[in-house]
Amino acid sequence: MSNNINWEDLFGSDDEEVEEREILKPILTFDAIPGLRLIKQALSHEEQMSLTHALIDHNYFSGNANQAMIFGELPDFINWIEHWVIDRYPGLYGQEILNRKPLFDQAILNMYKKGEGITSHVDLLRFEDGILIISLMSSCIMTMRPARKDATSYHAENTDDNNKFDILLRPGDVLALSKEARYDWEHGIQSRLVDEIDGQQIERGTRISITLRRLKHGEQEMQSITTSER
Ligand SMILES: O=C(O)CCC(=O)C(=O)O
Repeated sequence: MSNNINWEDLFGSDDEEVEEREILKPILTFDAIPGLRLIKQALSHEEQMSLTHALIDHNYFSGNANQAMIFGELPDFINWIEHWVIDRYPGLYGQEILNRKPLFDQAILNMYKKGEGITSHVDLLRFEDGILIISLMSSCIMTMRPARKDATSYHAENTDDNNKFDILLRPGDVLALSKEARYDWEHGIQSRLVDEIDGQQIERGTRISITLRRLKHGEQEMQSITTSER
């Protein structure tokens, strides 16, 4: 029996992992939505796995909980992302956001079972400008729609399909929302089992996302960690 298995072809090599980390990916922008910046495959496989394992090890999604919020100093397994943004991808935000310390002091961890989504919304105004969304484990389409007047927080679904933009988020992608993209556009994920984009059908699986934000000065912090059903 031949023993010519090429393990590096199957699993990749350490060298590839180093290369993967060292190459900076381009920051994609969308003319129609100023402030929306997307880095495809921004996180290496190793980084995605270590985030996913840490979330599972911390039991954030135990019982029926599919959402957890962390306020204040973020745990180390998340905190490195702040330096990663500043050192590697400062182009994600304007200087006024990059200069603040800490960059983020609140995290929302969401777990979506296959086919689940999140209502179209604008993040609450008690959070500063400059949001970062990290996608893990599965793809989904995030739909951006012009904000309704009362769109802060989780209102009824926005079904206005005029002027909507679908953004494909794959595992390892990082999406930054600031300025118009943060205040004048809603973001949401429709519940469906299969997404379709550019003639391509992409089946959903279980997806985890990490959303990082900064609470406005003077806003009351909630308990340091809460878990709930979305
Ligand atoms: O899961 C995502 O990608 C987005 C999450 C989000 O918008 C939220 O939790 O407010």
